[in-house]
Amino acid sequence: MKSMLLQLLRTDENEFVSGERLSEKLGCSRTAVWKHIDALRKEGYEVEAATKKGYRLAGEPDALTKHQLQSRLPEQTIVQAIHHFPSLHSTQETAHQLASNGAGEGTLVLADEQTKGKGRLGREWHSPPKTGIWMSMILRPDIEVKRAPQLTLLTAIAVVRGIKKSLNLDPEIKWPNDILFNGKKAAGILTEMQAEPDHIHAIIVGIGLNVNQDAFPMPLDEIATSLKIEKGTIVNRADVLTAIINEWQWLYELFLQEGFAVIKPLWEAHALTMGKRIVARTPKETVEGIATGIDEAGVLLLRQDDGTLKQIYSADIEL
Ligand code: BT5
Repeated sequence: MKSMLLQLLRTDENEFVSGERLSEKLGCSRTAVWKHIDALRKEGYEVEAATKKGYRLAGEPDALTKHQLQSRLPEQTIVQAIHHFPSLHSTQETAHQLASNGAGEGTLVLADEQTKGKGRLGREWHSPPKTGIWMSMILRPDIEVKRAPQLTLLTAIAVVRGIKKSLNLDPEIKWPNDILFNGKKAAGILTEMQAEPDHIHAIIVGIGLNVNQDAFPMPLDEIATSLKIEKGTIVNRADVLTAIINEWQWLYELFLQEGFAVIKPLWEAHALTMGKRIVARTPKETVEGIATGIDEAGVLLLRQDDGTLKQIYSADIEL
């Protein structure tokens, strides 16, 4: 109901919408409309009311609530269910629990704050309250287990393109899971699986995107940035997230229909690492060479100094 009300108020360039129209469209009494408006105001929406004119949406809070998102997403969307929490240990953890309990593809978990946000290999992900997009999406693609890492690359494209569309900023992708502005990290992606050796039950794709931070605690201050720092203005999280999800949707559909080969050039268009000399650290070894590209599977190809081509499946990359 709140989501529909927001959609109606946003139409016509946020002009006044009569109480009568709202009650007709929502199928409820004008008193009920007033109550819903009042509830929105309590959440921080600025709704002006004028006799004979009706209601006008004059301002919206920076919130990632269910109705804030639902009211922005198109009718046909990959998002089938939204779970929003003020605070969680980790959206990944909650999404894993939901997936184990049967939550379907397109289940989105969001938190305003994470107290145990995680990166790869048990690292921490700094997730302070209401400044970022901390989210996990449950996917259930019918693909081979070994193709799961391709979803990290696909998600990176969606994040970069969503940022470009909503803010006209141009971040770059550092293989495999970092989104950077001038070498500083604005977002990281974490792809985890619930699978048997030959069958994927669920893939949980986590995105941590710094949005409105002005600064970062040490030692992140040297390596992290936010959209606000890059853009120079406060950024509406719901706008950015909607843009990312819309990009994700068509990329994911294309991926399921055509495979990774059609996604690869889109990834390459935003990739920072290609053609550069890099150091790749894996838990087992450190290798150095020129990153020549990714193969059809999304694996990074590294030309070592002795001319041999090395395949890197997962690593930390230093430029
Ligand atoms: C990642 O790991 O970059 C994946 C991060 C995924 C976080 C999301 S938030 C929603 C979902 N729920 C979770 O619990 N996690 C996911 P990795 O490549 O391992 O990078 C981790 C490293 O990035 C840390 O060791 C820090 O150096 C750095 N880092 C931590 N917090 C950061 C932040 N907010 N911004 C930039 N860098 C950060």
